[in-house]
Amino acid sequence: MAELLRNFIGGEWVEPSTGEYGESINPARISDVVARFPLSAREDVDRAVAAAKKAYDPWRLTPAPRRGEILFKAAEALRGRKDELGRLVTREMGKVLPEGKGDVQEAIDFAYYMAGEGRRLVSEVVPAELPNKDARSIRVPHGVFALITPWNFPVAIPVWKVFTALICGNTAVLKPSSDSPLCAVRLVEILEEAGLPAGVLNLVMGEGRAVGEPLALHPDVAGISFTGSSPVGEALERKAAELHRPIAVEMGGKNAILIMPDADLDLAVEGVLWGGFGTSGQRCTASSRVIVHQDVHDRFLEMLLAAIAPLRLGDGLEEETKIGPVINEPAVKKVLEYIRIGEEEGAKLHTGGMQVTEGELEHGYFIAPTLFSEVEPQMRIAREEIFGPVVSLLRCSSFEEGVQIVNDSHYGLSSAIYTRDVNLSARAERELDTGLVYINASTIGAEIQLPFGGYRHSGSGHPECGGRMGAIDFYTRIKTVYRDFSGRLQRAQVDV
Ligand code: UN1
Repeated sequence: MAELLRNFIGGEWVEPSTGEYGESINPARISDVVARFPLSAREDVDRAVAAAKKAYDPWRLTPAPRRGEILFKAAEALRGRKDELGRLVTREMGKVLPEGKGDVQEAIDFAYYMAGEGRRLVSEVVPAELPNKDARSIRVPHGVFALITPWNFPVAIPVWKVFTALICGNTAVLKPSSDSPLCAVRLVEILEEAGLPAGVLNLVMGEGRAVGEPLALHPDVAGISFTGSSPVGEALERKAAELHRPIAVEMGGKNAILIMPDADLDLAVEGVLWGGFGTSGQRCTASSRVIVHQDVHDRFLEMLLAAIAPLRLGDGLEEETKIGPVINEPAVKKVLEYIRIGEEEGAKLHTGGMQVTEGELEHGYFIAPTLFSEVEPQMRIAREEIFGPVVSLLRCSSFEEGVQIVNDSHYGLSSAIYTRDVNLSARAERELDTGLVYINASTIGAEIQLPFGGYRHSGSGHPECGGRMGAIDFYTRIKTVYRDFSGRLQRAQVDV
């Protein structure tokens, strides 16, 4: 039975002003309508932003450790409900169950991490140059945040954004993807039950144009955090610039794994399968390019094909399934179109290359894991984000050439190298020009306690997640405070 969802505004679950609803569909079984969600409009956005604005002062004045206690309770609830939520992730967006649970685990890890941040939010105290004076920088919140999240990590990414915004003392309006609204509703319910005051977090569901854009550009919004496609993210960045409004965008990737002749090839095969076909290739960190040194190219190709053959497509809730569906019909079309382009460009298709509709698979959006070889760096399939289970093999004849191919990309999120040469690993770490670099591991699987973000068109340079340079910097503003307790005029730089 499809659950009927409501928006959450000022602590109340309310119907959308439009009275209209859309459907969230299980991509493995399209007759399974997971939820009916509000197709909201500007009016709902206005109410949600007003509620968040009203809640801002009391929330910013609540001591951060107290804010952290509420977030800690929510972390506990997420942990207690991991299995249930993991299954929901799989049902609503299709990734296989171990990954559905992994999505929730990432949310749990981050929720605890940010709850603890309530007792840190570290800033600086430095000596003043004049006597009887102190000099500090402190962190202050911005106000109301617009948080726009994707479907591919439907619990983890909302948690990244919501928990960071809130621990810093901001209030927020969350606009989740229309492909995963129920996951967002569960998260908001958990925060409500944890005791979050009314209005601190509001939820408005609906389409990007009707809800996401008016929300991001609302006059009372102080900052925007967006994860999703590059065209939408970049359009928002331009509009935010006109409004002089801080914006963090996390967008596409064309991530590459570089395989050197001395690599442990079995390990590299596992890394390519995990990074290329995990989540059906629908991660912004997915390994869509694999650049193999010519000395091991043919052997690697053979090993990889043998490893792809047994991968079973199916409903992610079934234990034997290794690869789930892609998210929806437009995704099927887009991925198939890229496969067609790849063939037209002259790449060699070894396996996959089609939608699979046999038996039960007829009822979902399944694309066979697809492998191209003889892909050239200039081909579109080597340059554009496909966001599906398609891996392109390219050749290189040296480390330098391999690195050059990895870096020659519009995007710059994640890269990896497989080598057993410790010196080469150090050079790779220095030369790979991406926000995330993995040595002897795939391009996916970032941990939450360090910054997560990409270079070039992958992101705006404001990373998500933890670490000293992580998302806290974006969700707070710095205020520099000088306090002179000398009781007389002291002139900096003059009275030295
Ligand atoms: C994303 O694909 O949008 O590093 C996020 C990873 C995950 C997060 C991916 N922890 O693959």
